[in-house]
Amino acid sequence: MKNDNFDNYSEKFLENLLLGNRQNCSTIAKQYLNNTPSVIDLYEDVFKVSLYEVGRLWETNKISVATEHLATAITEGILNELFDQIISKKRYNKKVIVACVENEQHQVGAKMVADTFEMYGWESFFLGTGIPSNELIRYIQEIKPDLFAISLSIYFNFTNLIRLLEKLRHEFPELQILIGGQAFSHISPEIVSKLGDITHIGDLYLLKKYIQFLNSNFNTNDHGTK
Ligand code: B12
Repeated sequence: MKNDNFDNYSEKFLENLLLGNRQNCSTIAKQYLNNTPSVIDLYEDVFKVSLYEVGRLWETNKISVATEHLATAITEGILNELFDQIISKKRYNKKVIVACVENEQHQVGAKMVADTFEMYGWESFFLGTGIPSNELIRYIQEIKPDLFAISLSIYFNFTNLIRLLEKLRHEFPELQILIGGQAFSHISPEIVSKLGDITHIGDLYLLKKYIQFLNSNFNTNDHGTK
């Protein structure tokens, strides 16, 4: 890339996503990290910005469903490529399960959330989409996480979130629950505050602060678990 500013990276990334050129996308992501060694910036300023634009182009029929699917698949592939670089050596022996609400098919944001926990020393269990609530409950019983994070992208899945929260409160009254996802831009803060003792976080910068706050109360295991 000739020009090293953020817009240029996201423009180039988007351009190559739309061309379906995974190799270039991967190179752009790595070059970005060489210049700006912040995975959170890469996720927020390049990947998220590009996928939101993909959504806009798709909604306005400027690109096909196939192009949108490929763009998402390429981005998910690159998230997986970067995983080695993101896990922190400093571990806190804390576990988080990250999943999507039932019927939700959007999982990229949730994956970024899981990665952010890994960056700050937590062990994350990313379940993605398509897990029925009863299976989630069984998995929580098995893993016994310190925190459960759930993603909601589509507003029409909000009732599924409410049902899940009711079940979770019944089964695990002490479990710390975190919610996020772009559906909350259509849900008023008053309604969110009525969901009970849960924390809503909008993006990875705020999530980082939240995890750092939690970590400030824990002892680290500097030898690492991985
Ligand atoms: C890719 C995509 C899909 C893919 C998803 C594949 C996959 N593997 O994830 C598929 C094809 C399945 C899909 C389906 C649909 N989609 Co879609 N999709 C998208 C697209 C283009 C990108 C999504 C994405 O990855 N964004 C990037 C991520 C990083 O952003 P994010 O999810 O907001 O996550 C960030 C934050 O919200 C936050 N966050 C997210 N979760 C959590 C959780 C916690 C705990 C925390 C702390 C933070 C957090 O962290 C992330 C980083 O900041 C978006 C466009 C857009 N604006 O996002 C449309 C979009 C979300 N889809 C949309 C629609 C309408 C649909 C469908 C209803 C289409 C249809 N008619 O079938 C279906 C719904 C299916 C369902 N039941 O869920 C609309 C939603 C409109 C709305 N107002 O609700 C959008 C906005 C497109 C548009 N402009 O119209 N989609």
